[in-house]
Amino acid sequence: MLARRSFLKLSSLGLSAFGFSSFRSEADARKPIVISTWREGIEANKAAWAVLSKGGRALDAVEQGVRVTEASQNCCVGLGANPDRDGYVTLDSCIMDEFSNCGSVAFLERIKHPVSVARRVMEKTPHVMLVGSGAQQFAQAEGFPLEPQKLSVEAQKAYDNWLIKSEYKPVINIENSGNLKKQEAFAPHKLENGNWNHDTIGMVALDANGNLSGSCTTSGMGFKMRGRLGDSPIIGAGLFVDNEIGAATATGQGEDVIRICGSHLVVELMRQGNSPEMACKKAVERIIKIKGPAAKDIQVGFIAINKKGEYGGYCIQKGFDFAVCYADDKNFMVPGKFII
Ligand code: SD4
Repeated sequence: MLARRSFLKLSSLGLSAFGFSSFRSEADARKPIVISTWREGIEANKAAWAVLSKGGRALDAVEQGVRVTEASQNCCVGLGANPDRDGYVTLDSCIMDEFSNCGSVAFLERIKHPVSVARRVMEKTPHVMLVGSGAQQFAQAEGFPLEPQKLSVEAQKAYDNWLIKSEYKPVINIENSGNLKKQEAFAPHKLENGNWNHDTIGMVALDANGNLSGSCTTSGMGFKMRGRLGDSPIIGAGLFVDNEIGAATATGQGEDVIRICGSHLVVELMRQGNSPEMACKKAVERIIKIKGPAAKDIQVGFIAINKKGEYGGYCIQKGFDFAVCYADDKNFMVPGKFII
């Protein structure tokens, strides 16, 4: 039995008499923490970590984090990304905080930082979603400049390439087909033909105060039908946060994420006692059950964290990875486990 004097000594150090063999629990060791989809997540996590490591709010972290990806011309997210089939880049984004406040913009054109406009919708309007020209008008009224309507060099090339066949066959995110370029470490995913193969970053974070937030931002499926929206700007589909339980975000074929209210489902599965990884797996299994054999033609990946700072991810098929950061020197890729 622990002597009373030793117990008092441990207590005075703020340490539990029962936990003295490891002074910090695993869960504590992972708070704060930020995770985000795909290799672009590494750079995005750095910006988020700059906020979290100073004791900042998860909401600020997830906004600052994905802004890095939105601003990158060398990426598949933001104004540098692939256009719709009519040649226009249209952006979708949402954000959600620890109080279940949320904001979203969709079908937004010529604005560099949709996630920040989504945050303004959340904080400055009584609404959750603004779309199209109304969202753009609101953004301008809030001081966001209207950027030139011009495709990036990369996107123009990809669009010209697509126009040759103009085949409307929206398939995204399947990266195990062997046609992926040899990657430099943490370089964005690119196909041999130069096209981006995905177009989204989703990020969820737990801050030092134990509060959760998330963001998701995308140019959507490349060469999509004009006006098409995926899951990414839809609260409950592309992103969901419940500060009592956890947070989740999605990437991949948005239509199939929407069908199961994917991110909300992942959080509810965590509420039922599943780990983040198991919750993501069960959500993926539900999509596979609905799709049947056609599941092999699509990709969907979920990532999630819970209130303790445990994290996980799962996807339909090989090729999805996500970035995890919980210390200055701990920002690394985790391959998503897959089912097919
Ligand atoms: C969409 N979920 O628009 C997005 C696409 C995506 O990586 O995640 N691409 O359906």
